[in-house]
Amino acid sequence: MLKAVGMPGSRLGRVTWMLEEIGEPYEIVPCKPHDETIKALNPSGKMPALIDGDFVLVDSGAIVGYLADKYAPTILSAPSGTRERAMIDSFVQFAQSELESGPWHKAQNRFVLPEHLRRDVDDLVAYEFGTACHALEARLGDRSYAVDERFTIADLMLGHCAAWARMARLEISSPALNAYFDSILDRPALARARAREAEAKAAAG
Ligand SMILES: N[C@@H](CCC(=O)N[C@@H](CS)C(=O)NCC(=O)O)C(=O)O
Repeated sequence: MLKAVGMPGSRLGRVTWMLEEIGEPYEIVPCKPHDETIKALNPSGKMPALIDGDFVLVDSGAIVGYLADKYAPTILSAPSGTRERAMIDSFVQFAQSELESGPWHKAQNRFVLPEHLRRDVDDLVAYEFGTACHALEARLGDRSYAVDERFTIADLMLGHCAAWARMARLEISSPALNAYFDSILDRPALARARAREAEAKAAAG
């Protein structure tokens, strides 16, 4: 059975959401960053990781892409070499290199980095996140989904960043962008993933 390793409420959510979208059975292995379980899978001690038999994959965007290619290539992604796939990859990379920068820098400076390295980055974070939202709004235009007028892993990755940003109380000022995120975050698969993570967290104590 597929295993999703990581701390509930983290980027693990991209993996559990994806697993719910594809409907494959899976188990959550809860662990904290840098503990022995995750260090055995990822030398950086960062999570999440996916275990698929004897195959271990780290980095949430790659995991989501792998699961799409393996279990739902034409539903949640598109064949490699097509323009649709290139656009999906572009949005997935945008999510990880631009949209998540704001919430990630905020988290790093609130509770991830060693205390002596933490700084007040609120202005930087607001600027980074605002700029990324502005760019995303322009890229989406009046479409309901990032690519192809259907839900793909591009929307999943963008939506996860938005949920994280909202939790971190970063402002999303555009009504159009908020409407896009609301519709993506309304996916039943996400609600199921959150329930599974809450169960796993409670069981781990
Ligand atoms: N590129 C990685 C980043 C993983 C990452 O930074 N995970 C965070 C939790 S969401 C973590 O383990 N942080 C611990 C640290 O940075 O020391 C991914 O997308 O999976």
